[in-house]
Amino acid sequence: MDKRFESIKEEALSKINNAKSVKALNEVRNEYFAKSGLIATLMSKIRELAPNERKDYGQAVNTLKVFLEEKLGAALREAQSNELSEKLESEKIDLTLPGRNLETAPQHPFHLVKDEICDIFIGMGYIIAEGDEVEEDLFNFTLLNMPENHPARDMQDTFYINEKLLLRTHTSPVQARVMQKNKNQPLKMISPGKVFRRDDDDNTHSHQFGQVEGLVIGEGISFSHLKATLDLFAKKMFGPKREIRLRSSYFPFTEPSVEVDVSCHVCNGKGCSTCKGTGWIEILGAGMVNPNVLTMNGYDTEKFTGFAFGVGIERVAMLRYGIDDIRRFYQNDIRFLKEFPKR
Ligand code: FA5
Repeated sequence: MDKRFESIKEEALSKINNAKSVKALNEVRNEYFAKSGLIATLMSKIRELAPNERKDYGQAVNTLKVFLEEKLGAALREAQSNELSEKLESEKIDLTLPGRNLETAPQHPFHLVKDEICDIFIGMGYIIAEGDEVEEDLFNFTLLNMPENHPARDMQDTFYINEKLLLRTHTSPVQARVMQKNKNQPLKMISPGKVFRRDDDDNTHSHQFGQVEGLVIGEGISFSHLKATLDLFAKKMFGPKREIRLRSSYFPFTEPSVEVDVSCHVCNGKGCSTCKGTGWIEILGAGMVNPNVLTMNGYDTEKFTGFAFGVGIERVAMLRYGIDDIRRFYQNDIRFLKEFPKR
């Protein structure tokens, strides 16, 4: 290296060695290699020299330039690699750490009991049919022997969408739909789902609740089949100790009709606010399918008879789990919901 630049070189090397970061090295590079940096200044001095000195001077500046570029480049590469290693080290993830547990929600008692009711009937050979929550007036009422202006429609006064469509008031329209699809074929089906009524909410009544509809049609089906089925269902659901009673009732789509009550779980039949002093809680309506309904929906009444039932899901869940108020099903109180088993 030309002696003229020895001190510049020494000073530059010491600056490079002392600069420990990429940022500090870039500052050194600017000092020497920027447009108005030291190397450019040395180069510009060439004009002031005599022509015969220029070549030698130019080569010397160039040698200094190449030397410093190499030193700076190497120092920068090393500093970049060190900084990257430090960053990776500080952001290191331990893949062997155990994960955080996600809390799973308990099952809602409505679904627990709906599934349990379905399982009992599936075990007896029933198939599941689906129905829509928005239903035609024709299927909800007319084809179930409740023509327009029939007084029984008032008992289920409900939410209409227009003159022909409504939120179904019970799961019974699925009976008519399934019969129409299977005309004159034996049937054994259940259909769970939500229903809606303009009922005033109290301990045992809600404006929206669940039902499981059941329908059996075949040759020689009698009331004793219905009674035995309901008896078996109640025993499987509530155990042999809880008392059951059949009460004669009226539904336009069944004849004869019954309602089934289970002894109140809160007062054990003595009478309390949950059972409104009667000692009993009604869980389902049932009966032999009215021949008019069979005929309207494509069945030969000379050959076929049938029975049907509609179970209230929340009422069964209340008895099953000792729930005193149906409103708990939709109030979303986490303390209540946590009482039930997880999936
Ligand atoms: C019916 O809905 C008939 N479709 C049942 C039926 C089906 C009868 C097939 C014959 C043949 P009912 O309105 O009684 O019937 O209701 C049936 C069950 O739903 C009741 O026993 C009760 O468990 C439940 N339920 C009725 N109204 C309410 C209400 N507002 N809130 C909660 N549960 C109710």
